[in-house]
Amino acid sequence: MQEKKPKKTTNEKVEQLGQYYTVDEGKDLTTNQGLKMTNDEFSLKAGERGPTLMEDFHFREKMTHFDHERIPERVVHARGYGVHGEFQVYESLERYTRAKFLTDPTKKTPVFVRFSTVAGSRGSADVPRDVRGFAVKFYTEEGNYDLVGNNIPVFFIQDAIKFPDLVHALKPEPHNEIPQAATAHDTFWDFIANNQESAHMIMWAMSDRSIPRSYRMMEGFGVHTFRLVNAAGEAFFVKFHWKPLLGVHSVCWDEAQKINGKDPDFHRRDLYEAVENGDYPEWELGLQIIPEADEFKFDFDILDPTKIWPEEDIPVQRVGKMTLNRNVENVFAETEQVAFHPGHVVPGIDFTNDPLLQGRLFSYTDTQLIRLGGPNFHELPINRPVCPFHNNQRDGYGRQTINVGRVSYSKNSLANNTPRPVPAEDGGYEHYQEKVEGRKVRARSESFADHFTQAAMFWNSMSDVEKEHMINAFSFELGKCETESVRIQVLEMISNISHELAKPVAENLGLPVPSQKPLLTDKASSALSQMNTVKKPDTRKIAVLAADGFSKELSLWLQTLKSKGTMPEIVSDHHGKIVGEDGTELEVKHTLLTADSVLFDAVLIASKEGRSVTFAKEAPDFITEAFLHYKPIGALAEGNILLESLVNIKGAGVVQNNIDAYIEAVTEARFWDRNGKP
Ligand code: HDD
Repeated sequence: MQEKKPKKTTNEKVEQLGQYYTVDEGKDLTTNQGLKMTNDEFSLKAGERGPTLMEDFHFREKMTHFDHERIPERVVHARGYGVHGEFQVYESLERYTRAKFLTDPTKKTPVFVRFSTVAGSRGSADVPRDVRGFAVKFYTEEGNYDLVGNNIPVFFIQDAIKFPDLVHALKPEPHNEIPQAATAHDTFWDFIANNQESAHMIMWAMSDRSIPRSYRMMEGFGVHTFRLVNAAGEAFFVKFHWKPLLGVHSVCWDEAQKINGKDPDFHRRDLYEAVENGDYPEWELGLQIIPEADEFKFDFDILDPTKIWPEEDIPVQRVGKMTLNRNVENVFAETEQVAFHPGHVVPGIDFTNDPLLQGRLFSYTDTQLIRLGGPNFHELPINRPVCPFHNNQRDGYGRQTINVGRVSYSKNSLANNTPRPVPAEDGGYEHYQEKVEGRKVRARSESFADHFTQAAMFWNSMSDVEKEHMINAFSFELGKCETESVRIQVLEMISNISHELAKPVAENLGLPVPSQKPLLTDKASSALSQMNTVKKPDTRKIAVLAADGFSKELSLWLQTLKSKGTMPEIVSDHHGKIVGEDGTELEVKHTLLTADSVLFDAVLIASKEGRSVTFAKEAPDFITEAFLHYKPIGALAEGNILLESLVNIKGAGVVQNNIDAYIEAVTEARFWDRNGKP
């Protein structure tokens, strides 16, 4: 179990933000000009029942500000949630890079991380089937470095010029703006079938990776191949990974759909509460490194963003740890106004010619100009570097800095030609001098042409349960498409990946099974299956179904469950307190009306009936649904009577009167082989 940490952890960036905090509580009410106002409830009128007067500057100011309160949401990744934290490297990586935050193991670098869904609008739900954004801003002493990644290591397309097409296809359809936050519709699948480079990505997207249990339980990936450059100027190809210490876990699809109704804020609430409780989420930074000399040694092009570097071939070295330890003070000021950009780099980190990355290097600044309203978004508190910044850029909407002096050009003599350029040996950024030659062509390299082998490797790497989930996901999504030709084209496409996948999906859709194609590879990578992930009881949420008169054993169970890091919460038939047989009182967190089994990882039944009929009426459904979602069910004392009355709730993960076995079951989290439905 993690040691609980104090709230409100601070760091260099948080201290900088502190200068901008404003506490309004206990203060006099004024206009924005500082004028104290006698009244904030009534507009100025000509007579008590008369019209409002133009002269009412207070009304006009308040209303105008309100009318302009919203900014455009992000064109993708609109719904997100941000948290502060820190990153520390374990040992100097000077062999590979001269980036200071990666070479000084004593340095804690402040970070701000924003997790997001991609397709949904800002008000959409947290658990659609979707890719999750995983964007990290490191506030380093050499400037901001942004690692703007996803929870899936590959991407849909190979060239950034296709990004607007991809996004048009996946967003709600333009003629009726349906469906919200979902890829289960014709235009998306039409895009997939007609842009077959998406084959590998779509396998990930139809796997359990796209319905995470928690942001805290997802891997992160920089996706592209980047370059690390050391002080001697030697370069290495690198892929970045974030490995969650809690492991990689998902919910099941039926659950995801229900969560979106029961608690659309499921993931943000989970993250916010974990950080408030001191259960700080942690990830290790992983690097896969390929020396320059080995660039062409693989059976895929290492610049192709639809390819992974199998971990068995190129191991992931864990080089440092990121801890998220402080919630924001204000979601708009921090999470909404943060501006990420893959082009924000520091000396020692450089780009490659991945054509998707190259296009991203244009798009991100461009989008902030419209979203944040002008070229000074770097001055917003959340975006400011923690190191000084000086140049001859001036003016623009909302400029905060008051640049003193007459000189705003280079070269100059009036300010001794300052701000002065900094040589590389003194910390100036120098682009890696990669040799480039070629004709100007609109083309894709032949080395990017194999779209299916790694998609097949992904399929081969899945366990039977994961394969079943994927078959169901394809069948669901294609089943929501209205146009038969789209379904048929996708079936044809996935038949290149695996007949074992295409056949049952075709059967579920009532369509002809595509002919069997030759197997592309029998290679598998165990790192791809979530079945091989870390399992811990920490922060697993347990619904404890208990009512007045509960047995004294329950207090002991609760103590042990908490000491193992789980989060037991009492669910009963009334709010307030429940009183046990020995007079012990327990605070009720939810009732059977406000809670639902899909919001918990496990159920513990401690009573058989409550004060009202609600308990006996609602508890069986609660337990049965958790069982159907493969979750652990435990019972103690009278809870056994209720459990035994549900005759089909038995088998793996159903534990009576044994706390150790129950904690093991909670750690296991899901009993997927429990396929015989009650
Ligand atoms: Fe992107 C946002 C991740 C390809 C253009 N992207 C955005 C965010 C993440 C990613 C996590 C949200 C950042 C935040 O929380 O504010 N994007 C990726 C990854 C990609 C990728 C991992 C492929 C490897 N993106 C990509 C391409 C383009 C864009 C090819 C365009 C050429 N992405 C954008 C954007 C966004 C954005 C339009 C919308 C809001 C923003 O930038 O700040 O510029």
